Amino acid sequence: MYEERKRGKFVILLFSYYRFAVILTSLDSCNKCQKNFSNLNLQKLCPIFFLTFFHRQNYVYAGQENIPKGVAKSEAHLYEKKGPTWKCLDGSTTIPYEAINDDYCDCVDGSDEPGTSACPNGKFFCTNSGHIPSYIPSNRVNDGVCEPECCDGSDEYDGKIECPNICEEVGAEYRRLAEELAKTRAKGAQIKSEYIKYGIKSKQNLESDLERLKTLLESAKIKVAEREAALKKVQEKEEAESKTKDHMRIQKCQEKIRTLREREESLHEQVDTLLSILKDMKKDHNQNYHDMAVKTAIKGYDEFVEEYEREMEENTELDQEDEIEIETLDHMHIQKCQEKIKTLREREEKLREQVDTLLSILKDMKKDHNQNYHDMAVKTAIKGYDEFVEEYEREMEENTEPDQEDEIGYEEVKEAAPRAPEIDISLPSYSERILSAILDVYNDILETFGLSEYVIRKAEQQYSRPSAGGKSKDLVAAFDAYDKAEEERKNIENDINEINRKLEKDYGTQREFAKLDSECFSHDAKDYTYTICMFDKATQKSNKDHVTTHLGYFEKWIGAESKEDHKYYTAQSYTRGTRCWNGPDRSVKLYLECGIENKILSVTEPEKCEYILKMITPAVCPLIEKLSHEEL
Ligand code: MAN
Repeated sequence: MYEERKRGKFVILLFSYYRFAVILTSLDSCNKCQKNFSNLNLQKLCPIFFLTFFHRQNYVYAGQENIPKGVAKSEAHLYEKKGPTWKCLDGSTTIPYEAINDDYCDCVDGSDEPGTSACPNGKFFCTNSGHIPSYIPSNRVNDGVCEPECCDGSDEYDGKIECPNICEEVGAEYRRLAEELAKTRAKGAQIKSEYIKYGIKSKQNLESDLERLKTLLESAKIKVAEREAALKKVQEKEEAESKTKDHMRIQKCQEKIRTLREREESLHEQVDTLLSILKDMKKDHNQNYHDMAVKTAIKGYDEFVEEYEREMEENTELDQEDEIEIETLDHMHIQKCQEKIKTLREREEKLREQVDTLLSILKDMKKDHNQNYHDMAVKTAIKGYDEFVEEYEREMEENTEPDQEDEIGYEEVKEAAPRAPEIDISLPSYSERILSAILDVYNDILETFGLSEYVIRKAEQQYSRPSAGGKSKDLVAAFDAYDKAEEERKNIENDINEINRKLEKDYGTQREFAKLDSECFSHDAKDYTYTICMFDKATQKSNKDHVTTHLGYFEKWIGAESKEDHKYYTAQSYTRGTRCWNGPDRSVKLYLECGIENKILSVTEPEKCEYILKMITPAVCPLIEKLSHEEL
């Protein structure tokens, strides 16, 4: 029995050493806690935390008669003497009543030694009169250390050391700090109420804005549909007009081709007439006369025929591909028709040249032949020439206004377009006709198609009729009106999306954080200035070179796993910051404590590129009702 007690004492001694180490660690934590919350005045409450570690409000003051040492009055009935024996509170063992507080641990639950350090798991009650009563582990009793939880010094009663009763002072300081904290919380709660009001009001505003915008969106959609229909109408109208114009162009072109073909025919006939005059003369003239003019004419005729026959062959090839299919109206057909006119014009010109050549052969022969020979074939040829010229000049006069019927309704373009100079085609000299023919081709193209890019652009600039892309004023206006309506619709839709995004944001159970959305707070931490823009992003700016590093975008609330836990809205994470060299993306954890202002208190980087920001804000202060509820 004696041996067992000795072993028990040794265990208790070991446990005392352990407890002493725990106290030192606790004091160290307290220092850290003070540093972190230096602006809050909460640090002063740290000793109180330890003082009230075993605080139970229901206990009454100890020290009355018949109550064993270390037992609260509220538990006195458990130690009431009802006979010679007493049962451990866990019911495990029955011991003699005198064995209570006999400095030997008998009960497994340590309940037999509330006033000594004999049991490792007993509890000792400090009355702490003037402050708050508390329990300490009974193995700290008489261990030579004044327990801060026992401000009345009752834990050291064996006289080895003197522990003064400081409960009055400690109690007074505790009450002062508690009052200060209560004030902070009350003020914080008041500000938080304003935040809540703001959050609710802003939500109502957003919701009514949303309703208004939804109505506007409906009207905007109708407007877009109307303008789209109007645009389509203008497009269709212009398309029809353009088709009609194309029709006219093609018809004009066909007419032109027909005219040119007729002219070609008649020129062929003229050439043939002149050729037959010369041919007959060559065949029938009197070769004995040796008239030089006649010989020159025959030589010229021979050369001409050689060249003429060669050309005729080429033209036959051309004629084979002469037929133009103009059933459908498209740009290719118009272009093809245009090319045909050009070719026919060139051929006409060629034929005119040929007529001129033959005429000049005959003209020279007429002028220079020897009239004394009276060669009948020559005389017939000259007669034929004279009749031809008479007819030819009459025809040329008739053809002085050949292209007037070319008007096909492109007045505007034509007016703006540079025009070919007018010439007097009543003078059918050879060079004048060449020039006239060239100008005819030019005018044909301009008037028939009005297609020269330069001409069109010039006309656009001067008359501002078609806009870029060749659209008419009406079409441009219709497009503009449609674009405008569409832009309005998109803007409204963007506004709606923005509002929905804001409404979906988690601003706390009562939207108390709405007020802080996008508000930025900075903290100078010697090397860097840290800035957090709530619900947005966090940055780190070097105080040396002012380079700003992105620390992350707002991700989510992380105060607790579940939203039901009131701590949920006390911490936020900001992630996806600039990648750390050889490390992770930078990120921030923001911890929020109750305070009467919004302020970052500290920034630390416990792991490389992982930042911890501690901040006070009224948004997390408990509301008054909650406070009084908690205090009850
Ligand atoms: C910068 C800062 C520091 C960070 C290092 C990592 O200097 O962002 O906070 O620890 O980069 O290389």
